[in-house]
Amino acid sequence: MKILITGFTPFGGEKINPSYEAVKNLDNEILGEKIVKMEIPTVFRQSIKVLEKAIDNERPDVVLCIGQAGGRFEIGVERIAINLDDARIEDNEGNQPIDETIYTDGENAYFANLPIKAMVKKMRDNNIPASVSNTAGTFVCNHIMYGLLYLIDKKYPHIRGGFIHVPFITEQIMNKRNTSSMTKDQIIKGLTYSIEAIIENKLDIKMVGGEIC
Ligand code: PCA
Repeated sequence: MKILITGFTPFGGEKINPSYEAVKNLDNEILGEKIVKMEIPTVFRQSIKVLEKAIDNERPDVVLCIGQAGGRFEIGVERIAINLDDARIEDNEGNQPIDETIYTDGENAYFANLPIKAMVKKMRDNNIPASVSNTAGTFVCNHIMYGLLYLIDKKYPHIRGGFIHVPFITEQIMNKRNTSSMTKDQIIKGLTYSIEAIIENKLDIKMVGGEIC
């Protein structure tokens, strides 16, 4: 099995992006399966193009995209991506789409087709704070997750794919009061456990993991 795992370039004034900091330090093999790592630009449209090209070149069985969710205190395995860009800030090339449809011929939303509860359980069982997240926002992370699941729906039906949001790495919060973070090592461990759960579970497990608003 080949697993393509992506992280984003830094954005919003940050010097690093914890997603790629962790991704580039993952082992090249997990449970005997090959791990291919890449960095994706935090840019609307371009990010999906780069990902599609990588999928065509690498022909992975699983695609897992990772992004920064600054301020979150735990690792969030995203359940759903919506067909909408609504950017609060500009991306790294100055684009700021407001309430724009990503693909006019796409569904309103797509669910991740990964064992999201099993991924959360494996992280929590190993003392990494994690939960299912029911929104990936409306910026480039939702955009890439939607783009990935759209491509799976239209072009690569055999691929399993999804998205994980990770908190700031501790060095990013030195001047941010009362802001949560994790060490790089914890994030690397969390991603490794998630990948193990993907390899171990073709189908998801049934486990409490919903939200009450
Ligand atoms: N996080 C942003 C985009 C890139 C990233 O790492 C987001 O959550 O949309």
